[in-house]
Formats: sequence, C-alpha cells, structure tokens
Amino acid sequence: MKRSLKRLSRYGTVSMCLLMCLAMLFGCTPGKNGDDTGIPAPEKSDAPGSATPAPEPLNTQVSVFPVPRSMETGDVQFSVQTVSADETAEAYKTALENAGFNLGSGGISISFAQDNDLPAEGYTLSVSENGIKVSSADRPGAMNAIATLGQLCSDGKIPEVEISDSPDVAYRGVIEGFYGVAWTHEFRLDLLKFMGKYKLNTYIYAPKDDPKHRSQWRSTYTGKELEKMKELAAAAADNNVRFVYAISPGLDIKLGDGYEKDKEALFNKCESLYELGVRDFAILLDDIPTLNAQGHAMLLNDFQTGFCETHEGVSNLTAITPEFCSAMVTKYTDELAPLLNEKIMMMWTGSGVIPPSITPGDLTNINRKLNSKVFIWWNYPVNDTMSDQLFLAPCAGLSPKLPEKISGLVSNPMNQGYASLTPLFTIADFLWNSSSFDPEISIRAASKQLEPDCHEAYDAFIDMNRASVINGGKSAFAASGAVSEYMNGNRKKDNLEALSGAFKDLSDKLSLLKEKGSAELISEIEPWLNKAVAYAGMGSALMKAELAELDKNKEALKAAADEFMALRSEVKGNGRSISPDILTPFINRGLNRVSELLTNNGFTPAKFVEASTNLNIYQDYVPDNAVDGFEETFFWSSGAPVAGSYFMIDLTTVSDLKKVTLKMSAPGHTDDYMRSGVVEYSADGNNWKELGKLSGKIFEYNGNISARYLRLRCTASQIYWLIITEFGAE
Ligand code: LTM
Repeated sequence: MKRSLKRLSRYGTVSMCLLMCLAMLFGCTPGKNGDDTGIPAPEKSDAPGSATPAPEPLNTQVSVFPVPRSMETGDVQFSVQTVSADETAEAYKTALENAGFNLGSGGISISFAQDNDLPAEGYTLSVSENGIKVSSADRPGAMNAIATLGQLCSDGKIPEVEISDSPDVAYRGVIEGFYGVAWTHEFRLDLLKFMGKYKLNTYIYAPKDDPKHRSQWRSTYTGKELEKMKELAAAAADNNVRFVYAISPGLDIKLGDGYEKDKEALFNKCESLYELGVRDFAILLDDIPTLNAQGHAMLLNDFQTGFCETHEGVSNLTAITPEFCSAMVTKYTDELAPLLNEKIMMMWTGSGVIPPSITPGDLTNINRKLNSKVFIWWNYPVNDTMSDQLFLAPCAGLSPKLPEKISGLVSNPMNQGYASLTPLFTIADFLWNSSSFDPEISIRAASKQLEPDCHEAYDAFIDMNRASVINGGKSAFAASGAVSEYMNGNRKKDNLEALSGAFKDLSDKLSLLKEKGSAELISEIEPWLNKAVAYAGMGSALMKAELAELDKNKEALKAAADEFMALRSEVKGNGRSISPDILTPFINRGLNRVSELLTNNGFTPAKFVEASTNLNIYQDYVPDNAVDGFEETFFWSSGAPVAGSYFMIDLTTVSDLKKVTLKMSAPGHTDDYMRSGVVEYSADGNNWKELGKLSGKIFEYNGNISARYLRLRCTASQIYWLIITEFGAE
C-alpha cells in the first residue's frame, strides 16, 4: 500500500519523486568490495530472518538536529525492538549499538550502500516497509546517517521517513583553545559523544594551560597522560570525529641557530602521538611575542611536507600565526602569506579576536592573500577573559553565506564544558545547514535534548545568560516589557502584579532546574544559578514592598524590604554577571528603591559595601576581604589581570565622596599589584568616568564626586596576580 509522505515545514524541498528515485537507486547501486570507504557492498536481499514489523500510526513529532537538508515523514512508524543488520551493516555494528539499536535476527532490516554521487559526509536515508536503507559516498556519511537514526528512534519506534542530507561546512567542531582551567578527561569523552550525535567532526586539543601543549612543548607525554591521549583518539574515531592534536611551540622555538634540533623535538613529540593513533595535527602560534614571517613559514611548511606528507593517513596541517585577525594585520602577514604551502589550513578569528559578527566580506582580503579559504577559530562562547559571565546565547553573528568562504569553523568554548554544550548544539545546527538555521528553534531544541527533565526551567536560566558581543549584549526575560515600564516609573498595580507573577514563575523554574538539572551542569553553573535565584527572590520582594506601599501597609513594606536585603546579603561578593541589560539594572535600582521606601516610611535602611570582580579568586581570598576595614585580610586573584579585568565596589546608594583609597599587594607578595589600570566611578554601574590612573601600589583621590560604584579596571595584561588589601571611600 502506498502512503503519502508529508514535508515538515522547516525542511528544504526535494521533490518526492526525486526521493523515490534515489531510494530505488540506492537499492540497486552495486557495492565496491575492497574500496577505501569502509562501506561494504550492499546485500541483494534483506538479512535472513528479517521481517519488517507491521506499521502503526505515527504518534510523535519528528525532529532531527542539525536540521537535515530535506526530510519527509510519512504517517506511520515501525517497531525497532530488534534490527536485523545484513553484512553491509557489520562495519557499523558498534555505532548502531551506541545509537541505541538492538541488533539481532528478525525485525526491521538495515543495510548500507555506497553512492559516489553523494557529497562528502552526505547520506540518504529511507525508512519504509522495505526496511532501513542508507546510502553514502563515504564512511562519515554513513556514520552521520546513524546519528540521524539515533534521533529518529524513540520508545523503540522509528517513523517512516526519507532524508537527503549533507553539511554546508566541511570541518565543524570545537577547539579547546582557551586559557584557564582545562576540561577534564571525562568531559572530553562526553564531548566526543555529543559531537558524534550532532555531527560535529573536528575536535582540536589545544588547552593553553596544558604545559606540554605550550610552555613545555618539547616534553613528551608519559604514563597516564599517554593512555588518556590514546583513549581520546579512539573515542573520537568511534564518534566520527577527527582528533587534532595541537602544539604551540612559538613561545621559545628557535627559528635560526638551533632550528634543526627544535624541529626534531617537534617531530618526535608528534611522532609519539602518531603512534597512539593521532592522524591530525595543528601548529598554533597565537599569542606569542615574535613576528618572524620567514621563520614561521619555514616551520609550518616543514611540518606539512616533512611530517604530514610522510606519515600515512595524516591530513594537511591546521595552523594559526600571531596575526590571526584583520585588526592585527601588519607587513608580517603580507610577507608570510605568499610563502605558505597552500595545503595548510590557516585559522583566522575574523575582523577582531572576538568579533561581533563574521561576514564573507570580512574574509575577502585574507582569503585572497592566502589563496585559500580560511578555517575560522570562532571565539564564542569562550569566557576566559570574562569569567564572570556564561555565554549561553544561540549561534548568532555568522552570515548564512559564510560557509561558502570558509574551509571549516571550530568554536572556542567556555571553561565550563557542560554549559558550553548548549551554544555548541546551535553552532552544530548552523554549520550543517545554515540556510535553515533558526537560532530560537535551535536553542529551545538544545535545552530539550540536553536537559529533558527540566528544559523549560533551563530555558529561563539560558535567557538570563544570553548577553554577549554576538547578540548586542541582549539577555531575555519573560516580563522584560514590564521591567522597562517599571524602570520608566510605571508603579501601577497591574504592572507590579505582572512583575510579581513573572518573578514567582522564574523562582519556581530555577528551583526546578536546581533539583532536576544534570549534576555536571548544575555544579558548573551553581554560582550563576545562586545569583539568579536570589535575583528572582529580590524581584518578588521588591514587588511586595511596592504593593505594600500602594496599600499603605508599613509592616508588610518593612518585611518585604528585609526580605530583599537578606537575599542581597546572601549573594554579597558573588561577582557573577546575570542578565546585565535587564535584571541587573533592575535589581540595582531596586536597592535604591528599597532604601527610599524605608526612609519615606520612617525606617532606617541598612548600609553595606559590596565588592565583586571578574577575576578568578584564589582560594578563600574573597573580594569582601578588600572592604572589611582590615589590611591583614585581602582579596587575591587566581591568575593575572588582562585588559578589561576589574574589581568593583558598590556603596549601595549614590553618595557624595571626598576621598577614595586603594591599596594593593601584601607583605611577602609585593609583586602582586596592578601595573596598568584606571580607577573609575559611576552612579548607575553603566556610565563610568575616570578618577585617575594607577602609578604604584597605592591610589588616593581627594576631591568631590558623587558615586555609588567605584572600580579598578586593568588596561594592559600583566604576568603578576592582583592583591587588594583595602578599597574604600568616604
Ligand atoms: O583567539 C586566539 C587565536 N587565541 C587566544 C585564545 O586562546 C583565547 O581563548 C581567546 C579569548 O580570550 N583569545 C586569544 O587571543
């Protein structure tokens, strides 16, 4: 019986007729035994004992991510309790089992065929009463089809479907390329599974804080380290991912006298990884002090011809130079580009290190200079220089036409690996099929797939942590309209009640996320989640105080104000940034408003100074130590400040100040002070004015200013950590 197939609205159009023809073609395409794709020849008939179970009406909504190029579903589904794999499917047994298929005799049949006309990594997939049939030109294509099958299968059922699919961008993935605490081995293994599932095919190992990747690049891995590398390479292969080992020898490699010896050390190091099964390599020369175009070209070319091309199975080198974005280009790049072997895949971050957008036009010059398409190192959602923020916004700022101008794109994520999976899901979706990409659909699908037990609660948290340079610094909140009404002075009952309801809903969702969210995610996001919970509670308390004011109920007003202040104390010193454009200004305004309401009703508001920072904190040398009035206790950063690092104090109300004092470093740690920085003041936390520049370990200002916030902001990176013994104003 012939059934009609319906096209899902989001998917591209491939006529049904073409699909049926393709399906017929796959069924009769002769296999090529012994070819190099790893795809066995198709069997002429279904595996012995297979019998496609009778179809049942389809009862679920079918969605696949990344969104396939063309997908049409029918109105029935088949049981896949057991799947009978024929010989063609033997090569994919492990992948099929990992995707949740129970291979045995009987049940729906599965077979794989080769079709050299299909694009690299592409596949066609048909699920019908004739069984499951996959065609692809290469092994990655068949593995991608299995990833799709894994998503199609739910509760032991698979829908009738015809899919024709292939990626927009050849190399899609992740570069673990940030500063600060590197990911754990366990997370990397989880990441590789995630990548296989969502069709990301490239993982570049490049943690800046692995000494053997960068500062001690000549040292080879030993013992357990080697075992872990081997395990990663194997897990990557199992998940259809290229494991790229990156090395950063640029800080001290000799490019004149001593080059041959260092080259040998580099080759030996990579040889030790080759022996473990690594087949892809990168040389990263970013963030190094030397601009030696001839020397760098020689190094990269020698590695390409002397290592990549002499080792069986090794792909072309991936590389980056010290000038890796348009804003950095000098004559170094002009001299280097024509010297480079064109097979090397050169990485590039765009117009700047962390550009707000990347368009084809941004790449015209560099692609012309290199005579190839750059491989994008995308610095999103990395937060190593903005460690107070989580970047959970969906992929944005990349032009849908970008895929035509690049050879690949890898995202440099946050130190928080599990949280990074949320934006990575959307990046995978974009890189696979950019013209169908819808960031809002993608981000909601991400939370559903990653936190299925509490996805709506996770959505609320994501929304509070969306602000980033790629989306104009915008977070989201269900009642953002009512918030701006309130900020503009609307204190009418209906607006207060709308906000009250929204904060209650937010509180409920965040509690649910705490309770039901996956343990790995929650432990990473806990400080942000705690602040979010407090903000939701403070929002509710503020509305209670406002409603009490309308009712002229002094007692209720005082109770609500106390509740607000108690929550404020709970997150005192928690320097994480949450919803910087909507809820942070609202809560800051709320603090002033609570003081005002208390004063107007004859109460005396409490006063305290709050300190916060976007620097990592060393042990328990917390920011509060710098505002406690004791020079013996101090704040100590864990890591050196870079341009943009700050330490801020909030006096809670705008006050007239005559004196500001800042003292840095401590006995025994006399180098730990900021070299280049400015002290600034602000009434609202958004508009800042300079009070003065640092010149030494003590800063003092005497004069007249009106401010609520004071901050020390770093203007140039340094190597020493920062100690602040006291920061205060009178
Ligand atoms: O971006 C590149 C090429 N290099 C470094 C990264 O390691 C770092 O994570 C980002 C963001 O801070 N900036 C860099 O310059």
